Amino acid sequence: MATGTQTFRNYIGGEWVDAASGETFESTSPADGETIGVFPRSAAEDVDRAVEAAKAAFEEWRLVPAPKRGEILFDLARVLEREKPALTDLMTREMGKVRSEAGGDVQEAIDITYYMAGEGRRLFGQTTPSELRDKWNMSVRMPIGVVGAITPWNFPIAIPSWKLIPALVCGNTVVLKPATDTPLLAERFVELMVEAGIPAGVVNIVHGGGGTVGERLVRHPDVPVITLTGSRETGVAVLQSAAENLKHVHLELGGKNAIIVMDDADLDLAVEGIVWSAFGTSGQRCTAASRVIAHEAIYDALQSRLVAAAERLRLGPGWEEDTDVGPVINQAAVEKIHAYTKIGSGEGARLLTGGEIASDGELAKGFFYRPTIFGDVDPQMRIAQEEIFGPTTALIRVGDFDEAIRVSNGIRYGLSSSIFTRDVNKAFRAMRDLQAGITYVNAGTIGAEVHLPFGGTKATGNGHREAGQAALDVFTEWKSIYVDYSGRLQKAQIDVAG
Ligand code: UN1
Repeated sequence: MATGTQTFRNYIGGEWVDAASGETFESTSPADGETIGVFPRSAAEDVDRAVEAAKAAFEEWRLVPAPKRGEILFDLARVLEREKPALTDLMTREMGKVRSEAGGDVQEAIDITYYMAGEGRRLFGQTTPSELRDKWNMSVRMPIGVVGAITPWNFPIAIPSWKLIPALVCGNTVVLKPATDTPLLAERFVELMVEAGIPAGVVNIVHGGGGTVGERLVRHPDVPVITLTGSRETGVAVLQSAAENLKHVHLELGGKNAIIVMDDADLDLAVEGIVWSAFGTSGQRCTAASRVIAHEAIYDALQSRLVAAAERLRLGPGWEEDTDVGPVINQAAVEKIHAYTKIGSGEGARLLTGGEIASDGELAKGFFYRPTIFGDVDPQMRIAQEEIFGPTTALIRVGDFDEAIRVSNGIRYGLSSSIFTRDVNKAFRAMRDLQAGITYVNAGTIGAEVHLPFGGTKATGNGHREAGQAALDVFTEWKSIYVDYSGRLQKAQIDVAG
Protein backbone atom coordinates (compact mmCIF):
# COMPACT_ATOMS: atom_id res chain seq x y z
CA MET A 1 0.00 0.00 0.00
CA ALA A 2 1.39 3.37 -1.00
CA THR A 3 2.25 5.66 1.86
CA GLY A 4 4.74 8.46 2.26
CA THR A 5 4.41 11.79 0.58
CA GLN A 6 1.70 10.59 -1.79
CA THR A 7 -1.15 13.09 -2.07
CA PHE A 8 -4.70 11.89 -1.56
CA ARG A 9 -7.98 13.60 -2.40
CA ASN A 10 -11.54 14.07 -1.38
CA TYR A 11 -14.13 11.84 -3.06
CA ILE A 12 -17.14 13.86 -4.15
CA GLY A 13 -19.90 12.81 -6.55
CA GLY A 14 -17.83 9.90 -7.84
CA GLU A 15 -14.64 11.89 -8.48
CA TRP A 16 -11.37 12.23 -6.62
CA VAL A 17 -10.77 15.95 -6.19
CA ASP A 18 -8.47 18.35 -4.33
CA ALA A 19 -9.80 20.89 -1.86
CA ALA A 20 -11.04 23.93 -3.75
CA SER A 21 -8.40 26.01 -1.95
CA GLY A 22 -5.64 23.56 -2.87
CA GLU A 23 -4.51 23.50 0.75
CA THR A 24 -3.25 20.31 2.36
CA PHE A 25 -2.21 18.70 5.64
CA GLU A 26 -0.03 15.71 6.48
CA SER A 27 -0.84 12.54 8.33
CA THR A 28 2.10 11.17 10.32
CA SER A 29 2.67 8.03 12.36
CA PRO A 30 2.42 8.51 16.12
CA ALA A 31 5.01 5.73 16.56
CA ASP A 32 7.92 7.27 14.65
CA GLY A 33 6.79 10.47 12.92
CA GLU A 34 6.94 8.88 9.44
CA THR A 35 4.75 10.71 6.90
CA ILE A 36 1.75 8.60 5.92
CA GLY A 37 0.32 10.89 3.23
CA VAL A 38 -0.84 14.36 2.28
CA PHE A 39 -4.56 15.21 2.36
CA PRO A 40 -6.80 18.08 1.29
CA ARG A 41 -7.46 20.70 3.95
CA SER A 42 -11.03 21.29 2.89
CA ALA A 43 -13.40 24.11 3.73
CA ALA A 44 -17.10 24.96 3.56
CA GLU A 45 -17.27 25.03 -0.22
CA ASP A 46 -15.93 21.46 -0.47
CA VAL A 47 -18.57 20.32 2.01
CA ASP A 48 -21.26 22.12 0.00
CA ARG A 49 -20.24 20.27 -3.16
CA ALA A 50 -20.24 16.94 -1.36
CA VAL A 51 -23.66 17.58 0.15
CA GLU A 52 -25.04 18.57 -3.22
CA ALA A 53 -23.72 15.33 -4.74
CA ALA A 54 -25.07 13.26 -1.85
CA LYS A 55 -28.45 14.94 -2.06
CA ALA A 56 -28.74 14.24 -5.78
CA ALA A 57 -27.60 10.61 -5.32
CA PHE A 58 -30.18 10.07 -2.57
CA GLU A 59 -33.01 10.33 -5.10
CA GLU A 60 -31.66 7.23 -6.90
CA TRP A 61 -30.22 5.28 -3.98
CA ARG A 62 -33.39 5.38 -1.86
CA LEU A 63 -35.19 3.61 -4.73
CA VAL A 64 -32.63 0.81 -5.10
CA PRO A 65 -34.33 -2.20 -3.49
CA ALA A 66 -32.90 -2.73 -0.02
CA PRO A 67 -31.87 -6.36 -0.78
CA LYS A 68 -29.80 -5.01 -3.69
CA ARG A 69 -28.20 -2.40 -1.43
CA GLY A 70 -27.45 -5.31 0.91
CA GLU A 71 -25.82 -7.29 -1.91
CA ILE A 72 -23.39 -4.46 -2.60
CA LEU A 73 -22.56 -4.46 1.10
CA PHE A 74 -21.96 -8.23 1.03
CA ASP A 75 -19.46 -7.57 -1.75
CA LEU A 76 -17.90 -4.84 0.38
CA ALA A 77 -17.56 -7.25 3.32
CA ARG A 78 -15.63 -9.65 1.08
CA VAL A 79 -13.40 -6.83 -0.20
CA LEU A 80 -12.72 -5.79 3.40
CA GLU A 81 -11.79 -9.38 4.28
CA ARG A 82 -9.36 -9.47 1.38
CA GLU A 83 -7.83 -6.16 2.48
CA LYS A 84 -7.76 -6.95 6.20
CA PRO A 85 -3.99 -7.61 6.34
CA ALA A 86 -3.14 -4.38 4.48
CA LEU A 87 -5.59 -2.27 6.50
CA THR A 88 -4.27 -3.83 9.71
CA ASP A 89 -0.71 -2.98 8.80
CA LEU A 90 -1.64 0.57 7.82
CA MET A 91 -3.51 1.03 11.11
CA THR A 92 -0.46 0.09 13.17
CA ARG A 93 1.31 2.91 11.35
CA GLU A 94 -1.27 5.67 10.98
CA MET A 95 -3.17 5.22 14.26
CA GLY A 96 -0.58 3.29 16.23
CA LYS A 97 -2.53 0.45 17.83
CA VAL A 98 -0.88 -2.96 18.07
CA ARG A 99 -1.38 -5.46 15.28
CA SER A 100 -3.87 -7.77 16.98
CA GLU A 101 -6.06 -4.83 17.98
CA ALA A 102 -5.77 -3.27 14.54
CA GLY A 103 -6.96 -6.57 13.09
CA GLY A 104 -9.87 -6.48 15.53
CA ASP A 105 -10.78 -2.96 14.40
CA VAL A 106 -10.95 -4.09 10.76
CA GLN A 107 -12.83 -7.22 11.81
CA GLU A 108 -15.51 -5.08 13.50
CA ALA A 109 -16.05 -3.37 10.16
CA ILE A 110 -16.32 -6.73 8.39
CA ASP A 111 -18.75 -7.96 11.04
CA ILE A 112 -21.07 -4.97 10.84
CA THR A 113 -20.96 -5.01 7.07
CA TYR A 114 -22.12 -8.63 6.94
CA TYR A 115 -24.70 -7.96 9.65
CA MET A 116 -26.15 -4.88 7.98
CA ALA A 117 -25.96 -6.42 4.49
CA GLY A 118 -28.40 -9.04 5.78
CA GLU A 119 -30.59 -6.22 7.04
CA GLY A 120 -31.26 -5.42 3.39
CA ARG A 121 -33.64 -8.40 3.38
CA ARG A 122 -35.26 -7.49 6.71
CA LEU A 123 -35.63 -3.80 7.63
CA PHE A 124 -38.79 -4.97 9.33
CA GLY A 125 -41.72 -2.70 9.89
CA GLN A 126 -44.97 -3.66 11.57
CA THR A 127 -48.42 -4.60 10.37
CA THR A 128 -51.24 -4.28 12.81
CA PRO A 129 -55.03 -4.67 12.62
CA SER A 130 -57.11 -1.61 11.98
CA GLU A 131 -59.93 -0.64 14.29
CA LEU A 132 -62.04 -0.27 11.14
CA ARG A 133 -63.25 -2.90 8.68
CA ASP A 134 -61.56 -3.20 5.30
CA LYS A 135 -58.61 -1.12 6.27
CA TRP A 136 -54.89 -2.00 6.32
CA ASN A 137 -52.37 -0.55 8.82
CA MET A 138 -48.60 -0.80 8.64
CA SER A 139 -45.43 1.05 9.46
CA VAL A 140 -42.29 1.15 7.32
CA ARG A 141 -38.79 2.49 7.83
CA MET A 142 -37.95 5.40 5.54
CA PRO A 143 -34.44 6.61 4.71
CA ILE A 144 -33.91 10.19 5.80
CA GLY A 145 -31.47 11.73 3.31
CA VAL A 146 -27.87 12.89 3.57
CA VAL A 147 -26.05 11.67 6.66
CA GLY A 148 -23.09 13.68 7.93
CA ALA A 149 -20.69 11.29 9.69
CA ILE A 150 -17.94 12.73 11.87
CA THR A 151 -15.57 10.02 13.04
CA PRO A 152 -12.68 9.78 15.51
CA TRP A 153 -9.17 8.38 15.11
CA ASN A 154 -9.29 5.68 17.80
CA PHE A 155 -11.27 3.15 15.72
CA PRO A 156 -10.39 4.49 12.28
CA ILE A 157 -12.13 1.74 10.28
CA ALA A 158 -14.63 0.30 12.77
CA ILE A 159 -16.38 3.52 13.73
CA PRO A 160 -16.84 4.85 10.18
CA SER A 161 -18.27 1.43 9.34
CA TRP A 162 -20.73 1.52 12.28
CA LYS A 163 -22.06 4.76 10.87
CA LEU A 164 -21.82 4.38 7.10
CA ILE A 165 -22.93 0.79 6.62
CA PRO A 166 -26.29 1.02 8.43
CA ALA A 167 -26.89 4.47 6.93
CA LEU A 168 -26.40 2.99 3.46
CA VAL A 169 -28.47 -0.16 3.82
CA CYS A 170 -31.34 2.01 5.01
CA GLY A 171 -31.12 4.01 1.77
CA ASN A 172 -29.38 7.19 2.92
CA THR A 173 -26.34 8.78 1.30
CA VAL A 174 -23.31 9.93 3.26
CA VAL A 175 -20.69 12.65 3.60
CA LEU A 176 -17.86 11.37 5.80
CA LYS A 177 -15.51 13.71 7.66
CA PRO A 178 -12.84 11.52 9.22
CA ALA A 179 -10.45 12.58 11.98
CA THR A 180 -7.41 14.47 10.70
CA ASP A 181 -5.16 12.05 12.61
CA THR A 182 -6.25 9.03 10.54
CA PRO A 183 -7.30 10.24 7.08
CA LEU A 184 -5.65 7.48 5.04
CA LEU A 185 -7.55 4.67 6.74
CA ALA A 186 -10.83 6.47 6.04
CA GLU A 187 -9.77 7.16 2.48
CA ARG A 188 -8.93 3.48 1.93
CA PHE A 189 -12.30 2.49 3.38
CA VAL A 190 -14.07 4.73 0.87
CA GLU A 191 -11.89 3.41 -2.00
CA LEU A 192 -12.98 -0.12 -1.09
CA MET A 193 -16.62 0.97 -1.06
CA VAL A 194 -16.18 2.32 -4.55
CA GLU A 195 -14.58 -0.97 -5.63
CA ALA A 196 -17.52 -2.90 -4.15
CA GLY A 197 -19.94 -0.95 -6.30
CA ILE A 198 -21.40 1.81 -4.14
CA PRO A 199 -22.62 4.26 -6.82
CA ALA A 200 -21.20 7.75 -7.37
CA GLY A 201 -22.44 10.36 -4.90
CA VAL A 202 -23.76 7.79 -2.42
CA VAL A 203 -20.57 7.97 -0.34
CA ASN A 204 -18.43 11.10 -0.24
CA ILE A 205 -15.41 11.91 1.89
CA VAL A 206 -14.23 15.40 2.75
CA HIS A 207 -10.97 15.69 4.71
CA GLY A 208 -10.25 18.56 7.04
CA GLY A 209 -10.74 19.96 10.51
CA GLY A 210 -13.76 19.97 12.77
CA GLY A 211 -13.90 23.76 12.92
CA THR A 212 -14.30 24.03 9.15
CA VAL A 213 -15.53 20.80 7.54
CA GLY A 214 -17.33 19.46 10.60
CA GLU A 215 -18.89 22.79 11.41
CA ARG A 216 -20.25 23.24 7.89
CA LEU A 217 -21.63 19.71 7.81
CA VAL A 218 -23.40 20.22 11.12
CA ARG A 219 -24.95 23.51 10.00
CA HIS A 220 -25.75 22.54 6.41
CA PRO A 221 -29.54 22.67 5.89
CA ASP A 222 -29.46 19.71 3.47
CA VAL A 223 -27.88 17.30 5.98
CA PRO A 224 -30.77 16.09 8.15
CA VAL A 225 -28.76 13.51 10.13
CA ILE A 226 -25.50 13.98 12.00
CA THR A 227 -23.71 11.09 13.65
CA LEU A 228 -20.69 11.93 15.77
CA THR A 229 -18.29 9.99 17.94
CA GLY A 230 -16.16 12.40 19.92
CA SER A 231 -15.79 14.28 23.16
CA ARG A 232 -18.63 15.48 25.35
CA GLU A 233 -17.70 19.09 24.58
CA THR A 234 -17.83 18.51 20.82
CA GLY A 235 -21.14 16.69 21.23
CA VAL A 236 -22.73 19.59 23.07
CA ALA A 237 -21.47 22.06 20.45
CA VAL A 238 -22.77 19.86 17.62
CA LEU A 239 -26.16 19.49 19.25
CA GLN A 240 -26.41 23.26 19.65
CA SER A 241 -25.36 23.99 16.06
CA ALA A 242 -27.73 21.37 14.69
CA ALA A 243 -30.68 22.66 16.70
CA GLU A 244 -31.37 25.46 14.24
CA ASN A 245 -32.30 22.91 11.56
CA LEU A 246 -33.87 20.40 13.99
CA LYS A 247 -31.50 17.71 12.80
CA HIS A 248 -31.46 14.16 14.01
CA VAL A 249 -28.24 14.01 16.00
CA HIS A 250 -26.68 10.78 17.15
CA LEU A 251 -23.89 11.29 19.70
CA GLU A 252 -21.42 8.75 21.10
CA LEU A 253 -19.31 10.67 23.60
CA GLY A 254 -17.10 10.06 26.59
CA GLY A 255 -16.76 7.45 29.27
CA LYS A 256 -15.23 7.03 32.71
CA ASN A 257 -15.80 3.33 32.94
CA ALA A 258 -15.14 1.31 36.07
CA ILE A 259 -14.35 -2.32 36.78
CA ILE A 260 -15.65 -3.47 40.16
CA VAL A 261 -13.65 -6.27 41.77
CA MET A 262 -15.50 -7.95 44.65
CA ASP A 263 -13.89 -9.91 47.46
CA ASP A 264 -14.99 -13.21 45.90
CA ALA A 265 -13.60 -12.46 42.44
CA ASP A 266 -11.11 -14.60 40.54
CA LEU A 267 -8.22 -12.14 41.00
CA ASP A 268 -6.04 -13.47 38.19
CA LEU A 269 -8.92 -13.07 35.77
CA ALA A 270 -9.69 -9.59 37.12
CA VAL A 271 -6.07 -8.49 36.69
CA GLU A 272 -6.09 -9.70 33.08
CA GLY A 273 -9.38 -7.92 32.44
CA ILE A 274 -8.16 -4.67 33.98
CA VAL A 275 -4.84 -4.63 32.12
CA TRP A 276 -6.61 -5.31 28.83
CA SER A 277 -9.32 -2.69 29.44
CA ALA A 278 -7.10 0.03 30.92
CA PHE A 279 -4.05 -0.26 28.67
CA GLY A 280 -5.38 -1.85 25.46
CA THR A 281 -5.34 0.73 22.63
CA SER A 282 -3.15 2.72 25.09
CA GLY A 283 -6.35 3.49 27.00
CA GLN A 284 -7.73 5.37 24.02
CA ARG A 285 -11.16 3.77 23.92
CA CYS A 286 -14.41 5.35 25.04
CA THR A 287 -14.92 2.03 26.81
CA ALA A 288 -11.51 1.96 28.54
CA ALA A 289 -11.41 1.11 32.26
CA SER A 290 -10.05 4.28 33.77
CA ARG A 291 -11.29 3.33 37.26
CA VAL A 292 -10.96 0.14 39.26
CA ILE A 293 -13.23 -0.16 42.28
CA ALA A 294 -11.78 -2.79 44.59
CA HIS A 295 -13.30 -4.36 47.69
CA GLU A 296 -11.06 -3.61 50.69
CA ALA A 297 -10.54 -7.31 51.41
CA ILE A 298 -8.66 -7.81 48.12
CA TYR A 299 -7.48 -4.24 47.48
CA ASP A 300 -3.82 -4.79 48.46
CA ALA A 301 -3.50 -8.09 46.62
CA LEU A 302 -5.11 -6.65 43.51
CA GLN A 303 -2.94 -3.54 43.61
CA SER A 304 0.33 -5.40 43.78
CA ARG A 305 -0.62 -7.83 41.01
CA LEU A 306 -1.82 -5.00 38.81
CA VAL A 307 1.31 -2.95 39.23
CA ALA A 308 3.47 -5.98 38.46
CA ALA A 309 1.40 -6.73 35.35
CA ALA A 310 1.53 -3.12 34.13
CA GLU A 311 5.31 -3.01 34.57
CA ARG A 312 5.68 -6.10 32.38
CA LEU A 313 4.00 -4.37 29.41
CA ARG A 314 6.37 -3.55 26.59
CA LEU A 315 5.95 -0.23 24.81
CA GLY A 316 6.76 0.00 21.13
CA PRO A 317 5.46 0.56 17.61
CA GLY A 318 2.25 -1.33 16.90
CA TRP A 319 3.78 -3.23 13.99
CA GLU A 320 6.39 -4.99 16.17
CA GLU A 321 5.10 -8.39 17.21
CA ASP A 322 6.24 -8.17 20.84
CA THR A 323 4.68 -4.77 21.52
CA ASP A 324 1.96 -4.74 24.18
CA VAL A 325 1.17 -1.02 24.24
CA GLY A 326 1.53 1.31 21.27
CA PRO A 327 1.87 5.08 21.21
CA VAL A 328 -0.85 7.59 21.99
CA ILE A 329 -2.15 9.54 19.06
CA ASN A 330 -0.25 12.84 19.13
CA GLN A 331 1.71 15.40 21.13
CA ALA A 332 -1.44 17.03 22.52
CA ALA A 333 -2.54 13.64 23.88
CA VAL A 334 0.80 13.08 25.62
CA GLU A 335 0.53 16.51 27.20
CA LYS A 336 -3.04 15.97 28.36
CA ILE A 337 -2.26 12.56 29.85
CA HIS A 338 0.82 13.91 31.61
CA ALA A 339 -1.14 16.90 32.92
CA TYR A 340 -3.56 14.44 34.55
CA THR A 341 -0.64 12.63 36.17
CA LYS A 342 0.31 15.91 37.80
CA ILE A 343 -3.30 16.63 38.73
CA GLY A 344 -3.61 13.18 40.35
CA SER A 345 -0.43 13.58 42.37
CA GLY A 346 -1.48 17.09 43.34
CA GLU A 347 -4.84 15.77 44.56
CA GLY A 348 -3.07 13.34 46.87
CA ALA A 349 -3.51 10.12 44.92
CA ARG A 350 -0.57 7.72 45.13
CA LEU A 351 1.30 7.19 41.85
CA LEU A 352 2.05 3.46 41.90
CA THR A 353 3.66 3.05 38.50
CA GLY A 354 4.17 4.94 35.25
CA GLY A 355 3.34 8.62 35.22
CA GLU A 356 5.97 9.51 32.69
CA ILE A 357 6.61 9.99 29.02
CA ALA A 358 8.59 7.05 27.64
CA SER A 359 11.47 8.26 25.50
CA ASP A 360 14.23 5.69 25.71
CA GLY A 361 15.84 4.71 22.43
CA GLU A 362 13.48 4.51 19.48
CA LEU A 363 10.51 5.52 21.63
CA ALA A 364 11.78 9.11 21.50
CA LYS A 365 10.58 9.27 17.88
CA GLY A 366 6.95 8.77 18.89
CA PHE A 367 4.35 9.62 21.51
CA PHE A 368 4.70 6.98 24.19
CA TYR A 369 3.38 7.12 27.74
CA ARG A 370 4.03 4.55 30.44
CA PRO A 371 1.02 2.60 31.70
CA THR A 372 0.04 4.53 34.82
CA ILE A 373 -1.78 3.40 37.95
CA PHE A 374 -2.85 5.61 40.82
CA GLY A 375 -3.76 4.09 44.17
CA ASP A 376 -5.78 5.42 47.12
CA VAL A 377 -7.90 7.48 44.78
CA ASP A 378 -10.91 9.28 46.17
CA PRO A 379 -13.95 8.88 43.87
CA GLN A 380 -14.35 12.66 43.67
CA MET A 381 -10.81 13.40 42.48
CA ARG A 382 -10.52 14.73 38.97
CA ILE A 383 -8.56 11.66 37.84
CA ALA A 384 -11.59 9.60 38.92
CA GLN A 385 -14.15 11.87 37.28
CA GLU A 386 -12.73 13.19 34.01
CA GLU A 387 -11.98 11.31 30.82
CA ILE A 388 -8.21 11.16 30.28
CA PHE A 389 -8.20 8.96 27.14
CA GLY A 390 -4.79 7.49 27.84
CA PRO A 391 -3.13 4.58 29.67
CA THR A 392 -4.06 5.77 33.15
CA THR A 393 -6.29 4.08 35.67
CA ALA A 394 -7.33 4.91 39.23
CA LEU A 395 -7.73 2.40 42.06
CA ILE A 396 -10.55 3.16 44.48
CA ARG A 397 -11.08 1.21 47.71
CA VAL A 398 -14.66 0.39 48.83
CA GLY A 399 -16.14 -1.43 51.81
CA ASP A 400 -19.03 -3.33 50.22
CA PHE A 401 -21.11 -4.02 47.13
CA ASP A 402 -23.52 -1.10 47.57
CA GLU A 403 -20.67 1.37 47.88
CA ALA A 404 -19.05 -0.14 44.78
CA ILE A 405 -22.22 0.43 42.75
CA ARG A 406 -22.57 3.98 44.11
CA VAL A 407 -18.99 4.85 43.21
CA SER A 408 -19.28 3.26 39.76
CA ASN A 409 -22.41 5.33 39.08
CA GLY A 410 -21.01 8.51 40.65
CA ILE A 411 -19.78 10.07 37.42
CA ARG A 412 -21.34 12.12 34.65
CA TYR A 413 -20.86 9.42 31.99
CA GLY A 414 -22.56 6.05 31.48
CA LEU A 415 -20.93 4.03 28.71
CA SER A 416 -19.44 0.76 29.94
CA SER A 417 -19.24 -0.97 33.31
CA SER A 418 -18.01 -4.26 34.71
CA ILE A 419 -18.04 -6.46 37.78
CA PHE A 420 -15.85 -9.39 38.72
CA THR A 421 -17.68 -11.62 41.20
CA ARG A 422 -18.61 -15.29 41.61
CA ASP A 423 -21.84 -14.39 43.39
CA VAL A 424 -24.70 -14.72 40.92
CA ASN A 425 -26.97 -12.50 43.03
CA LYS A 426 -24.46 -9.65 43.05
CA ALA A 427 -23.90 -10.09 39.33
CA PHE A 428 -27.61 -9.72 38.60
CA ARG A 429 -27.97 -6.74 40.92
CA ALA A 430 -25.06 -5.07 39.16
CA MET A 431 -26.66 -5.79 35.76
CA ARG A 432 -29.76 -4.01 37.02
CA ASP A 433 -28.21 -1.12 38.96
CA LEU A 434 -25.13 -0.01 37.02
CA GLN A 435 -26.13 3.14 35.15
CA ALA A 436 -24.45 2.40 31.85
CA GLY A 437 -25.29 1.35 28.31
CA ILE A 438 -23.06 -1.72 28.64
CA THR A 439 -22.36 -4.04 31.59
CA TYR A 440 -19.88 -6.90 31.59
CA VAL A 441 -19.80 -9.70 34.16
CA ASN A 442 -16.39 -11.30 34.69
CA ALA A 443 -14.91 -9.45 31.72
CA GLY A 444 -13.35 -6.00 31.34
CA THR A 445 -15.13 -2.91 30.01
CA ILE A 446 -14.06 -3.26 26.37
CA GLY A 447 -15.02 -5.65 23.62
CA ALA A 448 -18.50 -4.77 22.41
CA GLU A 449 -19.86 -6.95 19.57
CA VAL A 450 -21.56 -5.33 16.58
CA HIS A 451 -24.95 -7.01 16.77
CA LEU A 452 -25.88 -5.46 20.13
CA PRO A 453 -26.61 -1.76 20.67
CA PHE A 454 -23.54 0.33 21.51
CA GLY A 455 -23.74 3.58 23.44
CA GLY A 456 -24.33 4.98 26.86
CA THR A 457 -26.53 6.75 29.35
CA LYS A 458 -26.15 10.21 30.92
CA ALA A 459 -23.48 12.44 29.34
CA THR A 460 -22.22 9.65 27.10
CA GLY A 461 -24.84 10.47 24.53
CA ASN A 462 -28.32 11.68 23.79
CA GLY A 463 -30.30 8.47 24.03
CA HIS A 464 -29.38 6.84 20.73
CA ARG A 465 -27.39 3.68 20.14
CA GLU A 466 -25.32 2.54 17.23
CA ALA A 467 -24.70 -0.98 15.93
CA GLY A 468 -27.24 -3.77 16.30
CA GLN A 469 -30.87 -3.19 15.45
CA ALA A 470 -30.71 0.12 17.33
CA ALA A 471 -28.63 1.64 14.52
CA LEU A 472 -31.64 1.43 12.22
CA ASP A 473 -33.44 3.91 14.46
CA VAL A 474 -30.71 6.48 13.89
CA PHE A 475 -30.81 6.18 10.12
CA THR A 476 -34.52 5.78 9.40
CA GLU A 477 -37.72 7.54 10.18
CA TRP A 478 -40.97 5.65 10.72
CA LYS A 479 -43.87 6.14 8.40
CA SER A 480 -47.31 4.81 9.33
CA ILE A 481 -49.48 3.90 6.37
CA TYR A 482 -53.25 3.37 6.35
CA VAL A 483 -54.97 1.86 3.31
CA ASP A 484 -58.77 1.93 3.30
CA TYR A 485 -60.27 -0.60 0.88
CA SER A 486 -63.88 -0.26 2.06
CA GLY A 487 -64.79 2.26 -0.62
CA ARG A 488 -66.39 4.41 2.07
CA LEU A 489 -65.13 7.28 4.16
CA GLN A 490 -64.49 5.61 7.50
CA LYS A 491 -63.58 7.87 10.37
CA ALA A 492 -61.07 6.58 12.93
CA GLN A 493 -62.18 6.73 16.56
CA ILE A 494 -65.74 7.48 15.34
CA ASP A 495 -67.02 4.83 12.90
CA VAL A 496 -65.77 1.98 15.04
CA ALA A 497 -69.04 0.26 16.09
CA GLY A 498 -68.83 -2.91 14.08
C1 UN1 B 1 -14.81 3.34 21.17
O1 UN1 B 1 -13.87 3.34 21.96
O2 UN1 B 1 -15.34 4.40 20.79
O3 UN1 B 1 -16.05 -2.27 22.85
C2 UN1 B 1 -15.35 2.12 20.55
C3 UN1 B 1 -15.00 -1.79 22.43
C4 UN1 B 1 -14.82 -1.67 20.94
C5 UN1 B 1 -15.37 -0.38 20.46
C6 UN1 B 1 -14.87 0.84 21.20
N1 UN1 B 1 -15.49 -2.77 20.29
O4 UN1 B 1 -14.11 -1.40 23.17
